[in-house]
This record gives sequence, C-alpha cells and structure tokens, in this order.
Amino acid sequence: MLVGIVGKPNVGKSTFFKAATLAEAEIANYPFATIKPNSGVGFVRLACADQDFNTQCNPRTGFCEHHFRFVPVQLIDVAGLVPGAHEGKGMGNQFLDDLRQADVLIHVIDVAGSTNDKGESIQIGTHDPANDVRFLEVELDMWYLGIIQKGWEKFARTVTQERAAIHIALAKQLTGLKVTEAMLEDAVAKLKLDPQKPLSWTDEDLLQLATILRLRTKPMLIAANKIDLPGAQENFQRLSTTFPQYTFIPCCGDAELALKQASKAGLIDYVPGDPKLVLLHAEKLNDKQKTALSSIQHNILDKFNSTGVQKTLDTAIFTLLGYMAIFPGGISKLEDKDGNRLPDCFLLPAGSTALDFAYKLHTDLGKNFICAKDVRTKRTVGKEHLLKHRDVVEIVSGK
Ligand SMILES: Nc1nc2c(ncn2[C@@H]2O[C@H](COP(=O)(O)OP(=O)(O)O)[C@@H](O)[C@H]2O)c(=O)[nH]1
Ligand SMILES: [Mg+2]
Repeated sequence: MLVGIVGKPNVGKSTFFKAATLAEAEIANYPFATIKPNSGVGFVRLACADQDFNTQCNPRTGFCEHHFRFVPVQLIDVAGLVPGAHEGKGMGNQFLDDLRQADVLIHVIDVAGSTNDKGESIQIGTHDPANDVRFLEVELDMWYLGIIQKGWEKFARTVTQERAAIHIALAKQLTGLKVTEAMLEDAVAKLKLDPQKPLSWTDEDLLQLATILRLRTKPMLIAANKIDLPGAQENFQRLSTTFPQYTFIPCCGDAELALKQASKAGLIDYVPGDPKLVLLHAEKLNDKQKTALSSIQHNILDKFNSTGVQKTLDTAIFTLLGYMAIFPGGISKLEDKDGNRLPDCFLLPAGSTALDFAYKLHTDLGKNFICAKDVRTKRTVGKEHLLKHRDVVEIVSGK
C-alpha cells in the first residue's frame, strides 16, 4: 500500500508528511524493507479488536493507544508540482514518476488561497484554490497520456499486424502505473473504441482513455490544508459544492505536527486523530507552549473534531480504496507462539475472502485451506466467506 502526497509547492505537503510519519520509533516498527528519503511510514487508525476481548494487544508492527490500533502504510512526499509539470516544468516529469506505484493520492491544497499557481506566498485569500484542484487533474491526465502515446503508432501497428489483444499489450506497457488488463478492457468498452483498430483511435480517444485509467489507478482525496487561516472555511464549503466528486477534509498539518512533537516530548497525551489533547505536565510548559496548545484545542480540534491529518489517511485507505483491517487470531487463544496477543493486523482490499486472507498469511495456509473461523462469533466459514473490517479470523489448514 503506497499513499502519494501531492500538490503544488508550499501548500503543506512536507508538514503533513512529517506529522503523519512522526511516531515513537521503538513502538512503531514497520514491515517495509527499504525506505527512500522522501518516503516514510504513516498509520491508519481503527478501533482495535482487543477491546472486544477485554484485553490489551501487543502489536508487532504499528502500535495501539487507548485501544486504537495504528497499522503502518507507506507514504511518499512528492516534490511540488506546477502547471506544465508533465512537460518537465519544475522537474515535474521526474516528480510525477515518483507517483507511478502509488495506490491512492492525497492532494494537499492551500484552501486559504495564500499561495499562487507556482506556490509563492501571496496575500491570504487572493488565489482561488479551485484552480489547484483542476490543474492537478490536468497534469496527471497529461502524464498518463504521455506514457500511452510514447511510441503509440509503432505499437498500434504491431498490435494490428500481429492481431494481438490490445488490452493485454497495453496493460503490459502500463503495468508500472498499476493498470491491469481488466481495467483496460473496461475502459476500451466504455469508450466504444475498436480493439481491432487501435490506429483509428484519435488523440481525444487516447486522452479519455488516460483519464479513465488515471481515475481507476490513482483515486484522489483532497486535504483542505491551512484551514486555520482566515477565509479558509468559506473556500472549503464552496469547493465541496463545486467538486462533488471529491471528498474534502479540513486539515491543519501544522497543528498535527505540533501535537505529535508535544506528545513525543511527553508533554501531552494525544492519540492521533482524537478531538482532544490532555496536558500531562502543565508545570513543564511555558506560557507560549500553553497558549499554542490551547489555541489548537479551541481553534482546530473543537471546530473540526480533529486536525484532519489522521482522518485524511483513514478516509483514503478505508473509504476511498475500501480496504479493511483483518486480525489473525485463534478461537482458543489470541496469542502467537511468543505470547504476543493479536500481534498482526493486515489491510486487505474490499471483497477479500477467507481464502484470500489465508494466502496473505502464508501460501501454505492458502493451498491447504480447510476452513476459517470467525473468532468473535466462533462460526466456521468456508473459502468464499467475505471478510468484514475488523474481523478476527483463524485459518484451519491441513498438514
Ligand atoms: N497556517 C498554516 N500553515 C501551514 C499549515 N501546514 C503547513 N503550513 C506552512 O506552510 C508552509 C509550507 O509548508 P511545507 O510543508 O514545506 O509545504 P510543501 O512545499 O507543500 O511541502 C510552511 O511555512 C508551513 O509551516 C497549516 O495547516 N496551516
Ligand atoms: Mg515539501
């Protein structure tokens, strides 16, 4: 699972990224091998299954606080994109390349309109953030189009001569963007293109194809950042109406970063995503710190119910992508062989079955699958059983 954080310069992408990836290292192990400089580990939050069993879990990866389980996801902070990025403006084509493998995008915008098209600081409210929503769509579509069009004529001629299946051939070319054969078959049918005659497809056809494939492979959520600035809330309301196809989440990256830092320093108790913070050592705080924390409580948390950073990640993975979190466990015990209770929690795509989960745990468990058990209800279920978010599942296998 890779989440791409995108947007023009100076909107708060790096602040969002830093806030989302800042967790106490020792409690936040993660299962990803190599981490590039601009990539890090964030977490999605869910009500931990441990509370339903009146116990406390011991996560192997991520962490659990006040029975909220935090499951690792990989994030990438992509450098700022400007209009013309797909043509290489501001090194945009390189930065776009970083996004190839992303499963979902978080578009961070400056909803207060305090930065222009290029991301330069201007007077608050003098730029319409609706332009930013549109510009990024165009850049992403043109980027996809460029990849499709690269060597298109030669490709289309070869496919026609060899009577090859266009969706298979094209899927191979676009696999780097996570485009599958099924997606291409759907898109070609939807656009009523003749799969036998790709040479007859017009530039407009290819652009529409690019758009459909981009929407399928890079679903996007909008983090309406800098919601703390004057005029931001009015813009937020207006944009939500103008772009009903998007989910907008009011966000204050600065506040989340401050809370994470205060929490790490042991000054406050704050569970990421919560609507409140609790001062732990009021005597250790100076007046400035007290004022800053109280302002975050009153002006952000009380008004918007959270800073929006955690909510953005959760919405991207659980709502937009429709993933669910599944815990392996046993009917007779929740511990693994080392005594760790509910140590794992996996993110699975919507529609995953008991058999999919078995394969996710281990190929052998999938191959030798006998049945699965819903640990909460103790019900025995078969291969095709559809899992639900927060299920605890035992796999019974032969051998
Ligand atoms: N008022 C306000 N400023 C923010 C917020 N998030 C980030 N900023 C500021 O916006 C500026 C640009 O942030 P940065 O994360 O470097 O933006 P990037 O270029 O998109 O990565 C910095 O001065 C941040 O402190 C926010 O939620 N509210
Ligand atoms: Mg940055």
